[in-house]
Amino acid sequence: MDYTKLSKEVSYALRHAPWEYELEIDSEGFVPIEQLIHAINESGKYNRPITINDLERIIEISDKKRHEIQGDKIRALYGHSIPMHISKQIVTPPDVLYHGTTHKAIGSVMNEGLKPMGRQYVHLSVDRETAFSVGRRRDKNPIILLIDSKKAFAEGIAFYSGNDKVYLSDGIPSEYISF
Ligand code: HQG
Repeated sequence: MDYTKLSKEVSYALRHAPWEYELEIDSEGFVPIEQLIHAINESGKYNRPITINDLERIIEISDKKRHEIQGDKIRALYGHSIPMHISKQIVTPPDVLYHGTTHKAIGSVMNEGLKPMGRQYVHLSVDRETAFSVGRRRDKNPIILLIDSKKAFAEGIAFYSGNDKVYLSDGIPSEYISF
């Protein structure tokens, strides 16, 4: 079983295209595991039918906590781009958060702040290393931004939980960003 391929497909289905898999997604992003398994197995893309054990396995072996199973449902913890709003729990952020961005984007980010762009939320990292690896997807020498999340939160900017390394936000005005 190619778990990397399966993990990417699960992310695609849950974050970007639940309708392609005929999934009923709720306001927190959960879908019935049975529906997901059924849709993936219909495509016959893997060397055998996938089971719930395979979904548990991709969560267990992944370098990032991208998906979560609760009861008979599964969801992506972050990354959504679907039109339906996925609600996240508001949390108090750590005092400082980080975001890895590109040389190309930095001018616009410092002008207009961090925006969700193609996703529902801005994604922020708890440490520089994580921000670096996020930024490196788009720039081999990414710029690491510091977010004064303590001040932003105190002044009314909401933060939401993603996973242990990722916080989410609706947008970060440039006054809270430095690098
Ligand atoms: C940039 C992956 C211009 C922003 C990662 C980023 C993450 C702006 C890009 C998660 C901007 C959006 C999300 C502005 C932000 N003007 N550019 N005002 N504001 N940007 O992929 O944070 O492996 O949507 O800097 O690890 O890179 O898939 O967001 O470069 O956790 O699980 O616009 O996806 O996780 O890019 O990545 P993305 P991201 P997975």
